[in-house]
Amino acid sequence: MLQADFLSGVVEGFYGRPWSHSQRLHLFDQLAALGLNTYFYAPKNDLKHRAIWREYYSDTELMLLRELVQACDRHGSNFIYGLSPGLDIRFSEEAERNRIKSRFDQLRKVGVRHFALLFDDLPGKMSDADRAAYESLAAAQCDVTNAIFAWARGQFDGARFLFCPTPYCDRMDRAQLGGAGYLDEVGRLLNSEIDILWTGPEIVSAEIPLESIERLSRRIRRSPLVWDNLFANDYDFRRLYCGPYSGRPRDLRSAVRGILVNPNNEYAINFIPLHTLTKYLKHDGEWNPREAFLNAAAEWLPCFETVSSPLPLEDLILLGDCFYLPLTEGPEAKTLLALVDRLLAEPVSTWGNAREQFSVMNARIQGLFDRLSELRDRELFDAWSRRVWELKEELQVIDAVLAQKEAGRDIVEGIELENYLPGTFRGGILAKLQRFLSMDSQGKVRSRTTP
Ligand code: GDL
Repeated sequence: MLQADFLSGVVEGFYGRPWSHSQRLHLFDQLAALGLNTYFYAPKNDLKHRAIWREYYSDTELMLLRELVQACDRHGSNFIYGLSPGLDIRFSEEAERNRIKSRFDQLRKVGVRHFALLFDDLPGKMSDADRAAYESLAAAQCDVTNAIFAWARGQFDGARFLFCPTPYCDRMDRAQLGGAGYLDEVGRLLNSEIDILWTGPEIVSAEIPLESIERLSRRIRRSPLVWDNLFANDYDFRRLYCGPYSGRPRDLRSAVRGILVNPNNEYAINFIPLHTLTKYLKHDGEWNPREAFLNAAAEWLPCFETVSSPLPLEDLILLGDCFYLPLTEGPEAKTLLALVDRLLAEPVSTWGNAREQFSVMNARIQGLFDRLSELRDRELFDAWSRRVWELKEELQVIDAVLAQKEAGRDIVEGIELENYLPGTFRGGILAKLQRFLSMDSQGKVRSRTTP
């Protein structure tokens, strides 16, 4: 059983285009239907959330926010508003706190009761006046946050208040982001009722071991609230994640104050992430992410209604396997990669039925693209289209190369592809920049040209 005050749901905390009003309203219905209780508003590219945090919302913006808060209220869900003043706040000036309070007060008037201050992804520098006033960045942030927390509690007894530290994962802590001893100081100085957000060992943590959370909890003197970037794709727009919530032991649930996922920018892709998060949170007994993924894919299938032939469940699973999790593909995509690796590396005489297996999978993916183009839900198509387009194009290149190999041509010499005008496909500045350096599976970068 989760604690009654356990926060579960979504943080809209990514870079890039924020979700639309109607997507948010749709999300709130979904969260409520799944039994997830929280939406945390922190889109990096809402200018008034971060870049110009001192400015009030206009009447129109405020009206839309009111609608969002009311929708959450109707569902009995928490709406948390986050502000990220760290780019240029002058911590020691009273006027700056008053600005934060008046920004929050504007939102309080449209029904917001829970707030957050975020200090992630910042230069971490203080003004001369702040350096004279505070011994450290941690002390400055805690001082301001405690003051705003006191104000929020003065407005509403049950106000939940969240704080995102400057180092918000183990790697950043080891690099001493925010200064040596930052987290211990925050543990000491920050009011113990304030929730501290944490993304795990990494910004995008494939795994969050229980021990890492226990170690952190001792230092920050409370259990953290997980801001989970497992499904975030804002750092690489070629990717999408619709694998299962995984890499988190079941006991994590009782070691944290909540789990909020910061998922794909493409709103429509978050079905499996949210459904499997829900299963993880509610599950008793053995937790099997793959099984959860397969069940969620079957539940998602009706959203893939097309104007012609239906999308078979096996193909949706193949699609999900191709766009699975940050550090791993799903089983079918792994098979595809292994086949391509083998066919490109080995002589035609040893291929056996591998070529046939590849052709079957390739044909399924080419067909998948056609089915997706015919989706009735155009938002869902838009979310997939460029990624799956690129996937099918790359497979066509591989298929053409394999055909040349079969015709006895040596691919080491280089093969010209009839279908592509050189410099168009895989052209442009990004592809050109990428060609200067290669990167191996361990993330090591090398120059392609020998000195
Ligand atoms: C981050 C940012 C977040 C971004 C995510 C994934 C936090 C606390 N901050 O570091 O805005 O979406 O990485 O790129 O996670």
